[in-house]
Amino acid sequence: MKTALITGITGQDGAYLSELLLAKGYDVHGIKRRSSLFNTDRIDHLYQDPQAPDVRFKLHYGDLTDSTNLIRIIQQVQPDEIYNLGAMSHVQVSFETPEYTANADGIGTLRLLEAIRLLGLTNKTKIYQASTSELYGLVQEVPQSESTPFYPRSPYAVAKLYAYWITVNYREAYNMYACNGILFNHESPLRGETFVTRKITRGVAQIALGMQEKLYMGNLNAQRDWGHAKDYVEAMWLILQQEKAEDYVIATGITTPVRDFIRMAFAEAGIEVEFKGNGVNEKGIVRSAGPDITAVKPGQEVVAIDPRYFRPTEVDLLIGDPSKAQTKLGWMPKYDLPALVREMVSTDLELFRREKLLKEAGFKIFNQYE
Ligand code: NDP
Ligand code: GDR
Repeated sequence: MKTALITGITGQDGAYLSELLLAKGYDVHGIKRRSSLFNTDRIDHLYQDPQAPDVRFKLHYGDLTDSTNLIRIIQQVQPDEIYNLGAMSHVQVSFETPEYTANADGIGTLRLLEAIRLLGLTNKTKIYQASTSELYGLVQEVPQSESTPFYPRSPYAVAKLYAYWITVNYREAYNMYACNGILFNHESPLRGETFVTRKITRGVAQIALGMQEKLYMGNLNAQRDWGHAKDYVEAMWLILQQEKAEDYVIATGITTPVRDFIRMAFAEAGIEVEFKGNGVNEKGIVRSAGPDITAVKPGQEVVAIDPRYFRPTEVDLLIGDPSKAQTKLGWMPKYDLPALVREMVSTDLELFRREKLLKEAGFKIFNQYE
């Protein structure tokens, strides 16, 4: 039976990948960070009592900024496969924490590769690097494929560029099975709450239930190639099962503006919204602040622009060409965007319905004692 080690196991992809690998019979080890609050919500359902016999899911404390723990854990686990999903993954936050982002996302990858090499595991341990469509940044060509030149547009993307190339370099220099999956945006009900899709589906649910009035957003004209995380972790696994280590673009090939995602999400909750303005100002610059680009449902403005969410440098258009993955890996996504939006909105509606009920019930109970 194979053993896998996942960094970033507490994140969106870490949770789906753990489920997939456990279902395939793997022993799954994960690195989690110490935090003052519990950060294992997404994987709590997979927890196994460490005292039980045949435990197949184990967590280790660690951090990508500390090579000593990475070396110790890899030595102890002797993994057949490492999935490096750990990262400071928020593009906008990377402008606020550029040095930390470089350390965790860039040098963190080097630390893992070097640990494999130092421990003499280059012939045993395969490694998957979570590369990203953010590498393409400023549009050079569309659709973006494995041969499209990179032009990163954020400290996050620049850190991931280092990680991409150091992975290629260790593959070429030491003949390691080290691969990049260049994954385009993928979402799910487990998506972090401040990424645009989840922020929208949470906002839509709260507005539909009368718990919130308005959603404040940034650039609604950005276009993304959105898929479902469940499909994308399948691709990660496939990338490590090939005869030859190679890099792959994983995408749907369809791009959608943020404003259309908003429209679809509201429609899913039974609310039709209409956008006023297209966000292009008199100079033809896409991305404008102010009332130019609000969305209204009859009688209520439900989306407004807050320039705080604009990025110093933006990635305007991403659309991936997944033909290599389709041909060589036989990978095909099962979800399309409408199915993704449906799942995310219905999960958030359920979440906030329960929260509302709790609040109201709590309020009533509290009132009884007044
Ligand atoms: P999340 O932000 O949901 O998860 C990131 C994970 O990394 C969390 O488990 C987090 O821990 C962990 N982490 C953060 N910093 C460190 C650190 N210093 N040391 C160890 N672990 C750390 O990201 P996703 O699951 O969405 O993405 C997984 C990977 O794929 C990331 O590397 C991301 O950059 C990349 N990627 C994601 C895409 C997407 O659309 N989702 C597309 C392309 C690439 P904690 O829970 O404690 O915060
Ligand atoms: P991205 O995802 O930057 O593509 O990185 P995000 O969902 O944060 O932004 C997508 C686009 O939406 C625009 N946008 C907003 N974004 C956020 N977060 N909040 C807003 O209010 C808002 N309004 C508009 C953004 O400007 C952007 O253009 C994600 C991350 O998962 C990375 O780790 C991963 O590498 C890439 O996807 C592929």
